[in-house]
This record gives sequence, C-alpha cells and structure tokens, in this order.
Amino acid sequence: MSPHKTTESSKDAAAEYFEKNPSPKALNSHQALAREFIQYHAETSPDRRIVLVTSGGTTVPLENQTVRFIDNFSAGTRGATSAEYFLKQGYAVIFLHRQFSLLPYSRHYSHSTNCFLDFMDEHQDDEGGVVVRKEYQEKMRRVLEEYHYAKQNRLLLLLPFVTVTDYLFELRALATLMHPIGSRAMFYLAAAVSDFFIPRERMDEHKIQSRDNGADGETGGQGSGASRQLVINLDPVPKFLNTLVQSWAPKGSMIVSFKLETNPDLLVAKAEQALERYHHDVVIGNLLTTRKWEVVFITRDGGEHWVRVPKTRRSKSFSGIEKMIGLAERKHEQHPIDLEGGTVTEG
Ligand code: 9Z3
Repeated sequence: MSPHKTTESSKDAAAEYFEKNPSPKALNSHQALAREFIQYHAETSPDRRIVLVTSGGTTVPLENQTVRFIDNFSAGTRGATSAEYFLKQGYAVIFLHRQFSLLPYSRHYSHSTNCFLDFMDEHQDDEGGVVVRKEYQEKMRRVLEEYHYAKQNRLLLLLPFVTVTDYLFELRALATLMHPIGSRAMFYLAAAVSDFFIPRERMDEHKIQSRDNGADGETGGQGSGASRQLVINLDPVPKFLNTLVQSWAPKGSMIVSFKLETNPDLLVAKAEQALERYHHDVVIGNLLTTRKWEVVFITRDGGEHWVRVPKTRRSKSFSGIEKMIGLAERKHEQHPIDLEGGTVTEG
C-alpha cells in the first residue's frame, strides 16, 4: 500500500472512530480551559513553548455503565516526572493524565510506600500544630517552591481522562487548539495507549452477568446454566499517531512518541518502524522491565541513542529523565539535533 493510501485509510478510520464513539463529558470544559491557557501564554510571553505531556494508562470499559474494564499498567511516573523537567526548562505544560495517576510535584508524596502522614509529625508545643519531619524538610521545600512557581505563573494545566476513547478525543481537541503557537508546540506522548477497544455499538449497557439471564450482549458469555465463559471481542484502535502528525498538530510542531516493548529484540526495530510510518520527530523506546534506567532515542536522521543511568544512581523513577528531556528540548530548539555527549553513561 502506498504511504498516501495508508494516510487516507487511517484518517478515515480515525474519523469513523470519532463518529461512532461518545466524547468525554468533560471535553467542552477541558477545551475552554486549554484555549484560555494557550491564549494566556501566547499573549503574555510570545516566546513561551508549550508541551502537551500525556501520561498514565488508558482503560477499555467492558460495559457502558462500567463495572469492569481492561487497563494498562502505567502509573504515570514517566509523564509526571517529565512534566516537572519541562517546567524547569521554561515550558508551559498541559498535563493530560489518567485520573488518579501520578501528578507533577505531588508524585513525590503520593502512591509511595510511605503514606503522606509518614512525612508529618505533631509539633512538640502546646498549640497542637503539625510539621513536616526534619529529614524530609529540605526536599519538600524544594518541591514546594517549584510547585508554587508553576502555579503562580499558571504554567501547569492538569486535565484528566479515563478511557482510551476519552484520551483520543482530548488529544485531537488539544492538538487543534495548539495551532496558534505553531512550532512552539511539542507533543510528548508517554501515556500507555490501548491498542484494542470495544466499540460503543457492541458494548453492553449493564454489568455483564456471570449467569445466563437470557439477555446476552455482544461481549456476553457463552453457554448457559450455573456459570459461563466471557468471550471479549475487541477491535483495533485506529492508528491515531498518523492523523495527529498529518492533520491535528500544528505544522512544524515537535512530536515525540514512546514505544513500549517487553522483548528486547523488537524494541529498536519497532521504534524505527513507528518513525518511518508516522513521519514524526522522535520515538523514545523503552522496555517494561528496564524502563526506569534506560531508554533509546530514535531520530529521523537514523540516530539510535541510549540514555542509561548507572546502577549506583538508579532510583524509583528514571533519574536520567533530565538528560532525556534535555535531548527532546534541544531537538525542539534546533534542527537537526546534535546528540553528541547526551548520554548519562554508556554500558
Ligand atoms: C511508554 O512507553 C511510557 O514510557 C511508559 C511509562 C508507559 C512505559 P510509567 O508510567 O511507564 O512510568 O510506569 N508509553 C507507551 C506509549 C504508547 O502506548 N505508545 C503507543 C504506540 O507506540 C501510542 S503513541 O503505539
């Protein structure tokens, strides 16, 4: 198939997807917030670059009144951490994230093995006050300062999604809203996007029953009697990245996608394939088991560049992220990117 035909057919598939599946309830209010955010920065600091960071897993509901759903594993660590570094680099950040996944700044104190109460102490005076424990104060002050700076300067917009369909509607709307800032826009797509979904027309309205009550939906079980199997028939999610690059995103904007694999033999080839197929700027490849300490940058000029964190510096989140964002940011600033010396360390 020619590239032109591929583009046309994926455009058609995306258009059909949006026609047949319902938009998220919050879409209009999110659009209004994002429009105001983009306009504010375009007017007050015309040089300001804006990055849309997507983060966290996307769900695939099995029922319209959803009791059960298929999920993607992501906690949002990559997205939330990256957003902080983009803010440090002077970007304004639209953070499109899975509801209740990790958020920039608060991530340091949520979803951790320490409950946030473990960071606190009762003050040893008569006034009944509460304080941050001494050993946590320095780091919390730093995080708090950055958080306040981002808030006071209206640099961070948090927009939540839940399902893969919500995600795609939001992505399309936000990309379109970025048009006035053109090449100052970046898309950094770290959300773990489901490849499969159940179309609305085939989704059960109510909770799928484990016993046959004579009201089978498309995803319903087989057989009758005491219990039955559940057979789920999923369709492929259209390859929206192509449509994002070709029509939703402003011309000249920078698009960075992520490729997640579990088989090391496939990672680089699949990342290269994505870049060839969708013609965007960078694919950052990572493996499920090693994603916290190594990623590979695949760029349009045929570059394959590993960012690795040495064993002694590995922590719960990817400590090479600063270097990673630095590379993405430099690529956004100058074409072509000079990747020399960008590695934290090799080996
Ligand atoms: C990633 O590969 C992210 O780096 C992770 C981050 C999901 C691994 P955590 O949140 O994990 O830190 O726990 N995202 C996967 C991106 C993805 O699904 N890409 C799709 C594709 O390549 C659409 S662009 O087809």
